[in-house]
Amino acid sequence: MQFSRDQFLEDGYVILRQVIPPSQLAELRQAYELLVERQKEIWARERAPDDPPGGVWETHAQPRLNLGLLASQIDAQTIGAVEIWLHENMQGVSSRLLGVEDAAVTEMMLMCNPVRDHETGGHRGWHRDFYPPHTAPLQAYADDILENGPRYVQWNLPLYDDNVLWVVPGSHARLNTAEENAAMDDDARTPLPGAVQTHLAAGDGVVYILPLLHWGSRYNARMRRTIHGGFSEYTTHKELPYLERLSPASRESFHRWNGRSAQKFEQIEAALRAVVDGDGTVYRSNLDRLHPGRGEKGRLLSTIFLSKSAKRIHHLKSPNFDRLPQQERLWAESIHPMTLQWGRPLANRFTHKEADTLWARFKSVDDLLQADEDQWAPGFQGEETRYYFDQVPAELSVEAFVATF
Ligand SMILES: O=C(O)CCC(=O)C(=O)O
Ligand SMILES: [Fe+2]
Repeated sequence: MQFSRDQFLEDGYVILRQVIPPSQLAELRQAYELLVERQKEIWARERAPDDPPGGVWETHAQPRLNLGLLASQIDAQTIGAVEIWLHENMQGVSSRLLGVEDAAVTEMMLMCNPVRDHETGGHRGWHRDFYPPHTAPLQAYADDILENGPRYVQWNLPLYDDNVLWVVPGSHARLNTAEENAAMDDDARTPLPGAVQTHLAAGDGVVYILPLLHWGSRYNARMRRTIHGGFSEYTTHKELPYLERLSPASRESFHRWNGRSAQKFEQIEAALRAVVDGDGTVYRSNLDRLHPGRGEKGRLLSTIFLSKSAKRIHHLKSPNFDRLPQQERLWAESIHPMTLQWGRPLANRFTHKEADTLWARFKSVDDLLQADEDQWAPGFQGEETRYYFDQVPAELSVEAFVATF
């Protein structure tokens, strides 16, 4: 695969031709179609009382398979659906784009067309795949990407010709422009200024850096089977009942990634423990072990992520947990390694007293991330809150944080 990593870092996306070797396309379509059939049976069985007979398959604008949830359906006939993720053109290319030795698969999915046209022009308008109050302000992501490159890359790899996805080149590393905000406020379901439609033939791929501004422009009944998911150094342990069906090299990769997942978990705990202990030097060196080679902007983004961890650990330890808003409870429980969130397994590593100290220390970071008034910006996945969507306050730095210990 030929591409320029520099161009990818500048544009925030790259289009690659014939990622799926043409000789393998027919077989891969068959493997995924079998999984679609099996998923359709599950959706029909699990439909809600008011749903049509097919359940999600008939109601959803973008019915989506998740191979993690379908692991028990992966057999000799469908193992190819997993193997493609390990192909040099996908896994090897992802490692090169990330600038790491061995990128791991995060989630393996398939996006399908709806059974009938969704005339709204896509179930959602232009967006960036995250919500700053849940993770970090956009500027913190952009700064880290510009300084160190992306932590995660996402793929669309269509099995049939697909021109649904639009992107705004360069938007992964900057805030929305005033023009973009006005356009999204006006109608988030029309092309933004400077936007580019991707034109992918079956087997071509597009790889993009979140938080790129993007748009699934139309969800209509035209055949769509597009492999979707990503790669990162940060991933969860995967249960792989189909392990012995994989090629030895692929099996080895999943073993390695599961091992690394456990290691990252330990490193996150160690970073948080250094904060409990009030040791800024150990905190910094633990961050460096967590993401070797990343600079000060990287350490700051991780510190923001860890402030969310600290808050959620504090929540999970609270006797009033059940009375917290549902959103807070869901966030506290959820596991999202890319933003250093490990839910209950991580909270269980700390005593109540340690969790209190941890949150007391990180609260200064959390306070700085909030304004006196509600904040909001178009293109994100959620409501307004006090947390900044865009800016990182100038007073917030790793140095200032460790100085409060
Ligand atoms: O349909 C697509 O290609 C984009 C989907 C998307 O952006 C999303 O589901 O978040
Ligand atoms: Fe998206």
